[in-house]
Amino acid sequence: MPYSTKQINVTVVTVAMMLICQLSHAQLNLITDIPNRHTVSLDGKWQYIVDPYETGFYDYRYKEMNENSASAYWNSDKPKNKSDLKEFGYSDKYTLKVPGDWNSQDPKFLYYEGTVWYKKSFDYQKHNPSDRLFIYFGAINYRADVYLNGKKLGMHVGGFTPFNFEIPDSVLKTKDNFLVVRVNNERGKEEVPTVNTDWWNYGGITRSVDLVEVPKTFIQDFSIHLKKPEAGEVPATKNAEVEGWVKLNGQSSGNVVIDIPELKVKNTFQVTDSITPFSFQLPQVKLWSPENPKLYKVTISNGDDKVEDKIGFRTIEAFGKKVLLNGKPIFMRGIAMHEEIPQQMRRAYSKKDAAQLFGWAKELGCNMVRLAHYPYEESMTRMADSLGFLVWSEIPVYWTIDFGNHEVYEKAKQQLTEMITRDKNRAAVIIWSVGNETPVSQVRTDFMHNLIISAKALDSTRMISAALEVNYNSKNKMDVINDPLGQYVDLVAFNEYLGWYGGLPSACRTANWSTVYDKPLFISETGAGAKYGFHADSLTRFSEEYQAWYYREQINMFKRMPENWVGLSPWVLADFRSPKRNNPIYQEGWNRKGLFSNNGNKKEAFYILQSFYKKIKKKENLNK
Ligand code: GCB
Repeated sequence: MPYSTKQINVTVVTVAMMLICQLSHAQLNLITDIPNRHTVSLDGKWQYIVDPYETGFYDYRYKEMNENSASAYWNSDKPKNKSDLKEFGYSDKYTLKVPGDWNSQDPKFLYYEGTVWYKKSFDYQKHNPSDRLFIYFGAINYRADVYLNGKKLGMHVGGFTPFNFEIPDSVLKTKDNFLVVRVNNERGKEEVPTVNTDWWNYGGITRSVDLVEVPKTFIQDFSIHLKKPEAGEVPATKNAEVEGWVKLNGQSSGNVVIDIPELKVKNTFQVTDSITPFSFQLPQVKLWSPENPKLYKVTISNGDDKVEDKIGFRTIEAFGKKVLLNGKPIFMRGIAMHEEIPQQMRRAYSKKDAAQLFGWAKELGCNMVRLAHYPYEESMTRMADSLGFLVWSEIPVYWTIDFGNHEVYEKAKQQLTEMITRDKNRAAVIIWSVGNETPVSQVRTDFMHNLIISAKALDSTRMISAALEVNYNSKNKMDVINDPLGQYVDLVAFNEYLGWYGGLPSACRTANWSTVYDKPLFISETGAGAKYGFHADSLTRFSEEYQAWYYREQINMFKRMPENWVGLSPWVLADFRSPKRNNPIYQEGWNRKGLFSNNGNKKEAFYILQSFYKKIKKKENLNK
């Protein structure tokens, strides 16, 4: 059949996208699917040295020390003989738990921003002498310099995404390896995020550390998903089209075999290059959704390597005024959160922590979470897959990043790439967000637009969004979302605080929201602060009554939302630490907009949102 011009264009674009995608992935050496691989954990107690003056890194003229310098903190801390002078040392007197932020582990670290050296000794015997060994860090906030037995393995910046380095055979020892990581969490104008955020700057090796042993040629990464739907299409559950690719690291040869035992599907593809694209059909499939978060075991093998994952199959798209999950419109009953366990004033990092946060969201009646404002630990997105929560995942391009600076752009893009690389196989993740409340200007829009182009090139199957700002008080009582960034996103999302930052909650009675873009509209934030247990009349700021009133007025206002309104993720699940919140009576370093208090108690407003969500769900069930 002859191609129409439209078909040719589509083909050209698709091939170009695939090429860009292959290139972008080729640049990154991140190993994915870590929780399902054979790994040896380096978690536990690490010894540390606090080094605010960077004595372990620079010499007394403040020049970076050379690799062999005996005073460098990455080299042995043992004096050679009794006359040898050593002015540093690692000791069990000073230990920190990994994973974990340092701020919550010792009062002296509460406000600390600077360098801490972490040290761990380990023995390692490879299972197979020809195997390769990598060290994988779930995340370190913010900059990490990693040394093994005095040799630098590499450096990474970005506090919320994973990275790994290969350990050369020439460096690895079977006994008593001396692993040192210099961690620095100083804020910087040219960093992502920048100096100003409304959250705590938790430092440290905040996520797990693993050794990953793999064959000489191994499956580094893979992507598997239902084919992107034609506009508005309901995916077939019989003969559904699956596509993706497998990326090998090493000498690529042989075949890639993809096996989905439950569906009795097994396909073999010949490897032609380091990236092997594939497509095949599933004779039948139960689609993943919040109501039925069905996951299938998928194994992928090549030569001596085999990886396994649990995959949900679903489609997602912004289509006209709606968001379609599996071809049907959905309404997102969301909640925004921080990656924090407030009762312990610390970063969340474990499955148990994820279970607490999702447990709270479930009680509230949510089907969606906004993981603000940075990528969370992998157990969050994996648990969202198995519990059936839709996920908004974001990079910390927050407020006033240095938008005109190319290096800053590269840092943002790297974090975006690492986020998407790690989580692209999670059915739960439906939105990649490129940032939050960035001030309108041409350089800002270009910066964000380029991030969107990068995100689309890495993953064309999901929606891209960003939380935009609004201006209230428009004269005609119509608050219009017209940020020029709106033209590039799939989902127009905005943060709205009418009745907290703008006037009183009664201002909601006359407000009407709309957007100049013919796209689905989402409220990515709305909220008010209240100190749990503080009761007063509803006009009194920080009382539970004020917050409850705010939610009541907001919910009444929602009745007048336009038909392209597809959901909300109010701010915020629980009170969280912020150095910017200094009211000595009500805040004391806490942002109090939580529906749960810092001790995990429900505030009055919790029940108001919960009952709103119940009503929406009931109505949806009636309409089924
Ligand atoms: C916002 C920000 C969020 C803040 C919140 C607040 O718009 O996106 O990070 O914490 O407002 O509480 O003011």
